[in-house]
Amino acid sequence: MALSTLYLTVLLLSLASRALTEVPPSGLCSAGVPGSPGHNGEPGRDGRDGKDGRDGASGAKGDCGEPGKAIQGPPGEMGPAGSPGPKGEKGDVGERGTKGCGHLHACISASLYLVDFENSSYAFFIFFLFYWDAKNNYLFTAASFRIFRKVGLKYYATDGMKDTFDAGLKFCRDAGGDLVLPKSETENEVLVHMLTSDIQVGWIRATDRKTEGIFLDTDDSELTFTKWKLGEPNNYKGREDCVMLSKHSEWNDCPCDGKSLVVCEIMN
Ligand SMILES: [Ca+2]
Ligand SMILES: [Ca+2]
Repeated sequence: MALSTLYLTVLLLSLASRALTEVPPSGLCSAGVPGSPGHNGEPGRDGRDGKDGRDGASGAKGDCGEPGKAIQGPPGEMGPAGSPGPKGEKGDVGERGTKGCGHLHACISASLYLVDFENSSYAFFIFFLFYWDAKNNYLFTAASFRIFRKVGLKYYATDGMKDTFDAGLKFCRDAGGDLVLPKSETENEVLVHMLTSDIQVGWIRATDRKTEGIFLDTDDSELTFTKWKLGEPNNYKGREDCVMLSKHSEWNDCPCDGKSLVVCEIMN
């Protein structure tokens, strides 16, 4: 056993010695002492661009901004005209105007009065006073009619015209007065005496056009005096809304489109 072990030890030592003394193959150098480090080379070329990055996550919602200031823009162009609106209600009757120098003979009378004046400018001034007086003096107005009668503080006046109720109303108002309306027995009798054999009925300023059977003045005021004929007013055939005075001093409701004497009352 000792021999075997010894033999094996010798063998191993022999192999180890051989390995350490074995010559490298031809062409190969044995490792020398390391040299000093070389110099740095030139920088290399830029590398390729990287891939686009992915979109980032949404940021937090910002605070509300300051309220904006309104600035009025320039006016727009005018639009097309609209369609006409509905017709309005009829307006109230206006104030009655003062009478002008419409009746010729009133103005002519004033002119003749001035013929003898030598100073024309003075005459013109006087004429102006006459004209102004004619517009404001009810006597002058009454005197411009062919027939006029004084009744208390007013005049009843007529040119003998025969016409409808509405035409008579307009005529008297245009002349500066109104259609006559007796307010006493005396006034009623004066009016009767202005009727003639040719025209035996005359209009009275009263009508029931607004409420059948209720006769009122044309300004809707109540009548303070009436003198109805027995059985009148009867609204005969349903078409009698205006009042006439007959030669017998009595009143009767009659159709407004009939024709009667137009007598005006002129008040101061
Ligand atoms: Ca009637
Ligand atoms: Ca009648």
